[in-house]
Amino acid sequence: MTKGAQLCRATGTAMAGVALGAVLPWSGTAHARQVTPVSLVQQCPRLASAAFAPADGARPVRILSAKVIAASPAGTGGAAALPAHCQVAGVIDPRQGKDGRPYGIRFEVNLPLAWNGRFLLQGGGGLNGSVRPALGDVAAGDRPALAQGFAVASHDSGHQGAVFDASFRSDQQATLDFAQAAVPAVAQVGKAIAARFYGRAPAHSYMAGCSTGGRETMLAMERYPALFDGLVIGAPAMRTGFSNLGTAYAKVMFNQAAPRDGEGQPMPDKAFSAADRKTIRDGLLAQCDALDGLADGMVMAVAQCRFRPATLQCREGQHSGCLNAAQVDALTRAFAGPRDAAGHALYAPVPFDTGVVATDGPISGYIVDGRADILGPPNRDLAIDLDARAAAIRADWMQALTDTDGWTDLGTFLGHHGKVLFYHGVSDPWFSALDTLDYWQRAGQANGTAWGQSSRFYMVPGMAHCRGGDAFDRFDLLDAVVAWVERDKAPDAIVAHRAQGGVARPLCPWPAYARYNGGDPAVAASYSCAGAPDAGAVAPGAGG
Ligand SMILES: [Ca+2]
Repeated sequence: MTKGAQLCRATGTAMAGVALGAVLPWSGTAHARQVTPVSLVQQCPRLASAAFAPADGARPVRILSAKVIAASPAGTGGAAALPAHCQVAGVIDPRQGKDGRPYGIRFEVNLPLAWNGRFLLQGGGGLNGSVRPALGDVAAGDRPALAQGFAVASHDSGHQGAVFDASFRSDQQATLDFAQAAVPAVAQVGKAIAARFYGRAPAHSYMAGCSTGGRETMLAMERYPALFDGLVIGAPAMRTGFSNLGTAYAKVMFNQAAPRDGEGQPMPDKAFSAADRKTIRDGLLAQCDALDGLADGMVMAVAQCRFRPATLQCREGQHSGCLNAAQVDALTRAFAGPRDAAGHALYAPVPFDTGVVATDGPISGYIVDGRADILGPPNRDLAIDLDARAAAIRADWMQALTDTDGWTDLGTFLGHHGKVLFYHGVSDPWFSALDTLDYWQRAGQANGTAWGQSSRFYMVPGMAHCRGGDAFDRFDLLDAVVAWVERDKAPDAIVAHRAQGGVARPLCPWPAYARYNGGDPAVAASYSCAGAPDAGAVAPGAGG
């Protein structure tokens, strides 16, 4: 990526490191290879005054700015090196909302001068509300998509506000934009801007996101199946009503087992002491750690781990290194998930994993530590009316339109050879990896063999929500889906690293897991994917 020294002289701008060699797949001459990037630099500011006439029924687009951003070296704090690119900012359908506030879908499109011919839409997070830098860094390994040569778009999904500010729901169009409409709008505008800038349409289009971004990527697959060729879906916020019900239920179970204060109220921070958490982790590891061939504190054999809290209950006369009956009951119920009065599951079970006892992340593991966090003060409820809560969720049509857990007919997406990779941290304290797996399995039942030829699911042991935790949480699924789409290379093991670098291990497509074969445990080659698909592979049960 260092062939562009002449560009610096040609433009007078500081663009060391611009790659020219791969920029012009549509040009047939060496001459064009040398002059066209300069014209891209000149073309960039012209986009600011370009008109993107909406198609019939489409919403108007206003370009706010278009400017060349010089290449930047890798920075402190893990910021990746970025290539010179044209950065376009704009807004789709700017308007005043019913509440008097300005609305519209604000977006950013970064167009590298050395383009690889691909377009990527970056998913958002939380309730969105801001335009995050369009880098394409979700599941893209050590180099964000922009650094790999993708044109990348991001957006605020139609409103401005803090990440969990839901006040935009007072505005109908903003609510529709968050629920679904922003995704196709930004995808189409982003592709059009790329086509205008480069002089040809993207050869392939991708989308990748985690959490709310994972949900947005799911809805692209389900509702706009022609928009993208390849998708990467991480820990999707695919039914937040019921996942929030699941976490609320778990907190009530833990509160029931917690000591009470002088007023009879539960003390959530004392439900499980540090010693209790160690007992749970040690017990889990005793039962499941070595199933993958290596007792290293990582449970890779997720499907084979059938941890039962009851095995940790104190025997008569035992007072340490064990749990009391109320704690065991709370764990068993909480991890099995809530059920309605008729016995139907309202949310998936939650897998036991090393991170469920974590207290060092931005939010605690699934076994809450009772502190206030981004979701608010600790829950002190001792009861929960599951049937009433479930009925309220089902009656919320805004929620229904936003949710992506239901639709499984993917015939059009699969029919144009679309490919999709899922991943989910096994220690995710917000959304159960088993709930996402359940969708993936239902989609398999609905779509038959085409699903197996077009999708993979990767469990990430130890990983919290989207990243973090004691985990190999750095991996490049974007590269894997590109190889599948463009070279028909089906993904298998994906080498993952720890955030600190160095140590590596494969992630294996479900239901396979990384089994240790011998040799240096820090090297991915010491493992192979075992437990390949067979009729006996089932989702792991949680609790007793
Ligand atoms: Ca292990």
